[in-house]
Amino acid sequence: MTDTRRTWSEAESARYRAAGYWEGVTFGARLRAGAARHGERVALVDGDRRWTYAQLDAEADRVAGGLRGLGVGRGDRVVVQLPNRAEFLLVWFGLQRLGAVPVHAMPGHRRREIGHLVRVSGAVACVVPDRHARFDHRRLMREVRAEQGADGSLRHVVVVGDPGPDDGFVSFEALRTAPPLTSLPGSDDGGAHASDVALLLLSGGTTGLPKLIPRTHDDYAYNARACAEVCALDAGTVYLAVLPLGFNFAFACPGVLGTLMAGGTVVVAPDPSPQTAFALVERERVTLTSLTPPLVPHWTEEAAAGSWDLGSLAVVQVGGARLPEDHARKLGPALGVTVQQVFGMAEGLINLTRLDDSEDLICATQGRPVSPDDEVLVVDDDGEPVPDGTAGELLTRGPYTLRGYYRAEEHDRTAFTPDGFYRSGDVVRRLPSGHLVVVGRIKDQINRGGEKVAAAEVEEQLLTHPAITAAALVGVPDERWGERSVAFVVCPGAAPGAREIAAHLRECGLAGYKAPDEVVPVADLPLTAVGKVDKAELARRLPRA
Ligand code: OOB
Repeated sequence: MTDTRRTWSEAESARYRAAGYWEGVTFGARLRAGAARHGERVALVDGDRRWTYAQLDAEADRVAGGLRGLGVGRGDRVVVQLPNRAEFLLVWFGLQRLGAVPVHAMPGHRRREIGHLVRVSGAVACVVPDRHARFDHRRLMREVRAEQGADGSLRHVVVVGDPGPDDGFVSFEALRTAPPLTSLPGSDDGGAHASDVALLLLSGGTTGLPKLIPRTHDDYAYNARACAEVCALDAGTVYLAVLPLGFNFAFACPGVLGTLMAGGTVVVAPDPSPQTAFALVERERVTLTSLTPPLVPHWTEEAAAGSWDLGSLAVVQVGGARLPEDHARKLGPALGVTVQQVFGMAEGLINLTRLDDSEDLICATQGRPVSPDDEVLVVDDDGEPVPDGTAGELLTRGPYTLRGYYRAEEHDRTAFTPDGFYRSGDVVRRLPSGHLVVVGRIKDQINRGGEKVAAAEVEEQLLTHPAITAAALVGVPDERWGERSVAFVVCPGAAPGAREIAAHLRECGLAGYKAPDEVVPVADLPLTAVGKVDKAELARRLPRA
């Protein structure tokens, strides 16, 4: 398969370079420069393990050497499915050193998602933990490898921890302790160009199979730097990564990359509980972290109940799904921090409330774009711009927003306007200040507290259950998750319950968080005038909880 990626025009690229957004530096080279500048400063903390910038740089060389020994090189895609441990970053920078391309998988992904990522990206390797959250990822990889077959691209499975007896899986430990390669070609980054794809992110998706989002060194570094500037990061910043590292929000908004580019310290939290996080805040003097909305009430409660010293914490970002205004109003005072709302997307555009915005803007809006060159249109059904204050679909284009998905030309025809605006599927209102309020969504996706579920992907699998002849997955308001998923199923015989359906979807190899929270048998699915399933009508039929 060739890469016919749609990208920015020459003229636009020249403009973004001239404006200083695209600096022409790869992530491999940035790490090298960071080591020269901040050598002895602490870059990364995981439990009692610490890496200075110089050590992280040396570690990237070692991991790169080991991966090179496996034949991984410039442009090769490698699926990274690792939990929040330092190894995620050691692998990530090791790949950057080779000019190879990490594909960000989520820890919860299973056979179907990982298999798809490997196939679409043409990945040559996967990096997984031995076990995580009571799940054996080696077993998953055996299944994925068997499914891909001998003609597939997948050649290696690297395991952090115990690789197991005899699957031919490679131990990460052995790989990073192999003799370091002294002469890598273009030794900072395998000879990669800043305009090359540096990583592939997973889209939240609206279709049957998730899409991959190509992010270049130039655009992704700008994403992180623009956010870092708004958040005023500097070498004194200590960022606590609570959300999965593979999630764009925690990785680059400004997150891990923004912090490292500023010379600060990244601390990884092994779980998102406030107890774990607050202990790390105290110990490491954390200044910044980011959360999804369902975590907010727990953090607020624990801050009030416990006797934690959160004095170092200055800013807490919340994003990924709509944050209820009253939760926003309580969070700041409870933790003694400035709250920042983050409305972002893996596809690009990031909106942040500003640290000096009024409390009303911070609590009741989802921020405004981080770049002066983010173009935002709010349009009606005919694609015509609506006045400020009126709800419409958000379209966007700019220096770090994709122009096309990875190997998805067909999908690109509808996902973008002819002049290159990405159709976000989000319904927003814009205030005269430029701040956006997210009021809804036209894409067929459920946002379960920040975890995105493409209705079509689940419906497709529901139909493989022998008892189900038609199915529709609908998001309904939920106290805890913001939104939960309800599967309406048509079954001529006895309808399976939620547990059986969850088990079936697990069998299909779907990530657990995609299983419907509720299953409602119906006689038939109502249709709209144009013959589509009327999901609004289905949601209305649901008895109010
Ligand atoms: C983030 O990225 P994705 O790609 O998982 O999801 C993007 C979608 C947006 O299109 C929107 O529908 C929803 O998630 N969303 C929000 C939101 N932030 C994201 N909806 C309401 N309020 C918000 N604050 O979710 C993401 C990426 C980078 C930074 C933060 C979040």
